[in-house]
Amino acid sequence: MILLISDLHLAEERPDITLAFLDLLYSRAHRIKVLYILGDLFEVWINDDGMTTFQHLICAVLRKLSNSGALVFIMHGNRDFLIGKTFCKAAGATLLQDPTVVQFYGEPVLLMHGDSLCTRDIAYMKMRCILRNPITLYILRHLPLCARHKLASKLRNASRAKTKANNIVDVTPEEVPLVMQHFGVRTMVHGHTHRPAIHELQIGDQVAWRIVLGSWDQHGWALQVDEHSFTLSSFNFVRPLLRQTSYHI
Ligand code: LP5
Repeated sequence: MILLISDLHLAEERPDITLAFLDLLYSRAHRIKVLYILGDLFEVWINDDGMTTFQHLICAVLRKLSNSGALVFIMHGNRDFLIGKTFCKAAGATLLQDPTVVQFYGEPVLLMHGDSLCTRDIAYMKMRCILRNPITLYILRHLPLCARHKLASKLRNASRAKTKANNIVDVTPEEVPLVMQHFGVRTMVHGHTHRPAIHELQIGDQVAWRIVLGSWDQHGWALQVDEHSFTLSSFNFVRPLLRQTSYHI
């Protein structure tokens, strides 16, 4: 089974999401052949040398999956673009470039995080351009840990405080066919916009599909690919069983 997920935004403060993620992996572990994580696995990532105990735990979980024979691929998202080789090596995962074309049962499929398709979000695109510049990346990676924590939380707060129109924070419709034609695909999968759906498009004389993964906030989301279909499903979070008392009479 090929499984694709994105936008889990894993953080210690949301044990419900972590439990749902563990449940997804363990309940399907023996069937998962390839797992693609299309960005924002973590709420924030301030470089591999700043890993918390919680992030080490997630790393160990992925390592367990990859040790069992599954292939694990991770793509950067806008919150965890500082994930590097050290984390990937420890997790037994391969870092995927954004965008990447993969073959699913002979069908070329374009995988992206999705933020680069939101070209009407000018302020974000400018910030993205600054943050992903190799010189900025070098500087960010070499800042003291406390400065990185401060900067990351400033960026998160600034982002939370912004209210943007719906059409600005979604993909630019005209951008989608251009990118798909450029890569010669009729299927694209991405996350980021938090608008899970399977969109059927017409590109020239061809039918095409844009599959959007969901963000794990109220539900978990996963796309399962098999030989004949793409199935996007959502599932409830596992309720942590804090205490169970039984009375035997
Ligand atoms: O994440 P989400 O979905 O809520 O919103 C995104 C865009 N926001 C972001 C910021 C992230 O939420 C937080 C980033 C965490 C940082 C991780 C580590 C960074 C390094 C720290 C130190 C090592 O990506 C949001 C989009 C939205 O998606 C929809 O597409 O709109 O974009 C914004 O809100 C950005 C504002 O519009 C512009 C803010 C200007 C700030 C300028 C800062 C310049 C940075 C220079 C730093 C050297």
